[in-house]
Amino acid sequence: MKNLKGIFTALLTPFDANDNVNTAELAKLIERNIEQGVDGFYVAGSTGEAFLLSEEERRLVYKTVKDTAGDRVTLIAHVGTVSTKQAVEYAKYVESIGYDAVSAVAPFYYKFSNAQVIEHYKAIADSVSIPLIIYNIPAFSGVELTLDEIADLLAHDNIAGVKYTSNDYFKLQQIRDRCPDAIIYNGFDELMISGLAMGVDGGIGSTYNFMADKFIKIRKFWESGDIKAAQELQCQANKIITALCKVGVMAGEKVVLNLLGFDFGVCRKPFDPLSDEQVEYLKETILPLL
Ligand code: MN9
Repeated sequence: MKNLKGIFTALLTPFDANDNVNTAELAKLIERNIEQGVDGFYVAGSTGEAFLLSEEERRLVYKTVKDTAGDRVTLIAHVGTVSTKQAVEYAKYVESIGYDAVSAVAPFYYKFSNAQVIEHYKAIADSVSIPLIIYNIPAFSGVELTLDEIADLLAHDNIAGVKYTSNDYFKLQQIRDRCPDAIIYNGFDELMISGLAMGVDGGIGSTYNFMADKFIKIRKFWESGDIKAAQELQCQANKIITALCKVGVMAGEKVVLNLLGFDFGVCRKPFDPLSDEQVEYLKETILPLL
């Protein structure tokens, strides 16, 4: 099994002028991230606009990333959907094309019980032989599993870890303590060193699309005991993230990539494209910090 620890870019999905997935630009970004030294990619997650893609497009994204990255890095496919059946189909598909792991957000919208959410996760985990990473993001999914429920899921033979996107770092530390073998990923980039302090094994982040180098260094500084250097770099990254939060994170990230010479287009409706003033603001605030 490939190493699941480390720094994983939650890939954005580029769209061309006709609103189709731009596979050439996606391949270009993958190469840049591999050159920067990422350990892998998290494919078609929130950042990849998974819920705004058709089934065919999602499969195209999975395939493009695998065809481009090959075996050079570890690949985690986000297969989450509201339907267990559909999530299982995606999981089987990505396993068949050589992915190393799957991940899924909790089924949302219908306010399923936690017992139903747990059944959903176990069904995905049982359907494939590659490991499952739980995607814990209560603010977006509306699902808050308890510590006991998360620990119970992590005890499943084929559930390897959790992508932890929440501000509750006490709970993260409790998961770490209860499940020493689980792979835990930090989910909010702006809190990477908080996660490291509580024992994460790496991070999965959207801002890594254009600044993976900073997060690779933050982790290295932290692990080598240079806390001051890690804090300084986190502080610098957070100035960038503060600017992104002002305009909308994913739309802003696409603008930054476009300013760096990519052609990522804009986010899909109902997201709005940024105004000229917002683009100018990002250009002045972020580019000097990269
Ligand atoms: O993949 C991302 N989470 C979401 C993780 O988009 C919900 C993060 O990287 C955030 O975009 C980032 C900014 O808040 O931390």
